Amino acid sequence: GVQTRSYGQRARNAKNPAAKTLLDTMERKKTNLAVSVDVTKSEDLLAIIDAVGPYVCLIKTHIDIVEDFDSTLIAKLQNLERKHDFIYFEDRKFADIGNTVALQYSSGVYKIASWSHITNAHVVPGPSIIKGLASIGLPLGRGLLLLAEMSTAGSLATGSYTEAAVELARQNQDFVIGFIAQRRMEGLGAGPEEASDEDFLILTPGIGLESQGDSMGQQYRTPRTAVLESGSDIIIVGRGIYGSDPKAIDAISGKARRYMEEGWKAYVERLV
Ligand code: S5P
Repeated sequence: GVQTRSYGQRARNAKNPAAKTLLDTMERKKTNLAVSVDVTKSEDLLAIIDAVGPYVCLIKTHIDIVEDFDSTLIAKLQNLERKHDFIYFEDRKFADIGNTVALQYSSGVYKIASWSHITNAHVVPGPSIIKGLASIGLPLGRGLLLLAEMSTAGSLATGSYTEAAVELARQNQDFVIGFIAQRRMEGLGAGPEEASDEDFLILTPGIGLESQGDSMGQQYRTPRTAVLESGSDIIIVGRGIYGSDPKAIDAISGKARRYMEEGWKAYVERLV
């Protein structure tokens, strides 16, 4: 079940514009690293993104943890996107009825759909959550990831819940571009020998080279385990890169480069 087509080949077949841009960027920059920048000051957010920008295909944000947010921050984020050639994933984890998530996605202070190419949703509410988000995101060329599994100890997203997430994605392939999961789930089209048209991206958080986890249930695996053994397409790394000191910009660049190299090496090994 491990995906064996190249990111470039998959970009050519991608129909959703956000998925296509992401896969093209991965092939062009030779990186399957996404950095999750979970800091509370916009100054730190911008400095870290600037430092890791050369090494990533994707920057994952939690925009609602920024204490000094104002609308000028979005323009600054977009300047960094142009400077470094990556796209944004606001990790909003929507979980409400269709009408509410459409408002949360389009409106309020953050206007997520206006700047974030990708966002994600829990599937607890069923198909209506995808319908609600698609009403905003599809006309803008955005893409959605479904949370099929989680990295945390004792996660309830397993078994038939995970299978139901896959089924919902299959029914909405114009907008759902993939999953947050720990592995490429069984039966998802994986290689040239499988004549299936479908192609879902697997994005995997809970990645760390130095630590096994934190005190609040997070569990870490290595880039190699995720990409080579479990068929993940994109590794999501947060504190493994900026955790020891969010102000140590040189160290942060160095760590991002290291995770990029580990992730890419595992991908290249998977291709052959
Ligand atoms: O199952 C999940 C799903 C997500 S999106 N586990 C996760 O850890 N995440 C997110 O990935 C989480 O919200 C955080 O932003 C990031 C992991 O951060 P780290 O510092 O533990 O690498």
